[in-house]
Amino acid sequence: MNLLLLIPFLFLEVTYLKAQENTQQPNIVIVYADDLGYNDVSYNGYPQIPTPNIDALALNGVILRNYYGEWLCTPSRGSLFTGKYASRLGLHHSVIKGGEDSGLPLEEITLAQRLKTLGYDTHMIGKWHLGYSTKERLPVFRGFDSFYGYLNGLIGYYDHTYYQKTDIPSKPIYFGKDLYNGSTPVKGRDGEYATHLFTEQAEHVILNHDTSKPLFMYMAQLAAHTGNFYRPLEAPPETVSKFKYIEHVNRRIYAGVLSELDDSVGAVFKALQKKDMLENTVFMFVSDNGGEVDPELGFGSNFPLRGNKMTLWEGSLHLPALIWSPLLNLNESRICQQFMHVTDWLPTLYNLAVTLVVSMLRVSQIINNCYSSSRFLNQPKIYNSKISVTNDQRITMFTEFLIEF
Ligand SMILES: [Ca+2]
Repeated sequence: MNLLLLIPFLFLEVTYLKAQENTQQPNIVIVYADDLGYNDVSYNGYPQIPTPNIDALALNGVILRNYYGEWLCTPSRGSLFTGKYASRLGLHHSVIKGGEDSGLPLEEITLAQRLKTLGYDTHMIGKWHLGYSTKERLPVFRGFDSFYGYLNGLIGYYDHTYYQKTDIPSKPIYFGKDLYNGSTPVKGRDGEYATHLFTEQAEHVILNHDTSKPLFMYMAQLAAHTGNFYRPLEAPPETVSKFKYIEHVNRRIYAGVLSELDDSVGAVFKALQKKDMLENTVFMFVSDNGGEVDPELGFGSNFPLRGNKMTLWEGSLHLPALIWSPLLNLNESRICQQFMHVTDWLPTLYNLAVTLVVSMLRVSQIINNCYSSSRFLNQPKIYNSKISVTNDQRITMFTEFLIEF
């Protein structure tokens, strides 16, 4: 069944929304899925792997139909946090490899830092992938009060390790645990499913939040990215067993990964509800780049869009994205057909946070306009790109953690 057939095909219109004052800054929650393809959410029409929690947010919120990200993880996250094209950050070439002495330029002020200055409590969970060669590059030095997650591009779903082949004869394999609380390695959680760990942490952040202050929570999930190459996708057997009707075993496991991701979204939503924070929350569910469609790796789907992640085709860049918020006061779901890019989040959310009297009209204007970065930021700098890795550039502090276990 194509869910879209059930939805009136309407543009978001400012005039639709009623003005209603809200004297508090809104809580901002971003769930950033990894390598989730356009067709990997069932609200986009393909029912093989149901994503009921994500669909419920989409069908009670605003579906950003023409949302575009970047082609890979690092550039997407750099753009998200700065509102700048990855080419302006020196992050457009590829992803940051293990131990690489590069990252988001420290001169950049991140979205978390900006929200922090506006009085937000800021928490990050999951994947960073914006550099960790010095402590100043870590999330807790880039605007986040807390960080619970991993620093490289992936970890094993159960063993939380990162594995990478290198071109260094003396150290051909870069391997170790990659799970941190702040800058401290997490120990004693081996064998626990990563999506469960991150969900537990999100619940902890929400349920312990001081509601006299607004919350910014950035939850960058491992799903539906692959883990290490020798065990690319993993999900709890009882979850995978729900998808016996899917013939190919790898696609069946992928369904389990997606199902766990969807359950996590539901759990985060429920925690916000339990804490009585929902009414003043703007909740976004967004992918960083398109799906990996190789059956031996990710087995995602970008249909009907062409191409895989790591390409410049639509399948790599045109992504699932939605906004849900009671502040929108929607009586019906809305599909926003306007072009929106990952660089638009920072100015959009900053404008939302800086407006002390938030109204429905204001929120709708923000979404309707999808504020352009160039209208908000100063003339962007151009950074020299440093993506080559040499022995000398192999770093120290966190590399040691990686090989310690
Ligand atoms: Ca990705």
